[in-house]
Amino acid sequence: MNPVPLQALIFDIDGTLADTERDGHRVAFNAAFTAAGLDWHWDVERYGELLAVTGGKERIRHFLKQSHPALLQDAGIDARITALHKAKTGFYRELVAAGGLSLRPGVARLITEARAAGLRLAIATTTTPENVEVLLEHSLAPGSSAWFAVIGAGDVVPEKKPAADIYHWVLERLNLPAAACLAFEDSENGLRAARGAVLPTIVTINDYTANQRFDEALTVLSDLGEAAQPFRRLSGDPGPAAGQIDIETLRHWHSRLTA
Ligand code: XBP
Ligand code: MG
Repeated sequence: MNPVPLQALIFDIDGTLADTERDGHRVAFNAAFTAAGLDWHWDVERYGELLAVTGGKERIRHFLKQSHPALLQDAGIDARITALHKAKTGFYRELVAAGGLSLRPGVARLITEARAAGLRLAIATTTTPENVEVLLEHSLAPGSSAWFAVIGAGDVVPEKKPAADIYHWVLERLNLPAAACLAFEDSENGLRAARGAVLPTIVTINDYTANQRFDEALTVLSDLGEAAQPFRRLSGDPGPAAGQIDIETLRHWHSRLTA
């Protein structure tokens, strides 16, 4: 049994709070390429392959290595990647601010329940901080960024996921041990990062991550579920028979963990 009570929930953003990748980040990358006069285009399938590398700037560099390696020799390539990525962030923010992305099933409900239950909330993501803020403000609730005690995002740590750096960074600022928290992730890279910080982790899959390996997850679910739209359990610790993940379920799972 876990001697430490559950005190905080730590959420990934991309793919976990919302399906941001295919219809958000991908579209914004392509818009930035077009605006820069480039004929690069990442279709849905190619983007799925490129997701192996987390972080937008790192993803552009990875793409160049594969498709335009000579460009990586240019003296100004770092500045060019930075400028492209800045433009991409602008397009992404516009898309999200226009209401282009909704939260996944159960996310707003669980966050609201967690606040009511006195649990602390945090974010651990590789995406750029401005992207976190715009998604929370427009897809969760105005002012909801302030609900999160710690927001760890982007370049605040040297190594992005699957490195555990961002989770260590968040735990340090929460001033909590991993055993007092639960993490929520959608991808193998994200799960590796959370487990690297010894966080018990619930995985909710999406189209891009459904076939990845989640052996170290506490449980793997289709989503967090709503009463009218129950989740499916794919593997791991059995939760409620049907319906939705709630705080009682989380406390139950958490209490059974060995520290
Ligand atoms: C998300 C990412 C992000 C986004 C793009 O990974 O890899 O890089 O695709 O964001 P995770 P930026 O959900 O594991 O945190 O372009 O702002 O870097
Ligand atoms: Mg993710």
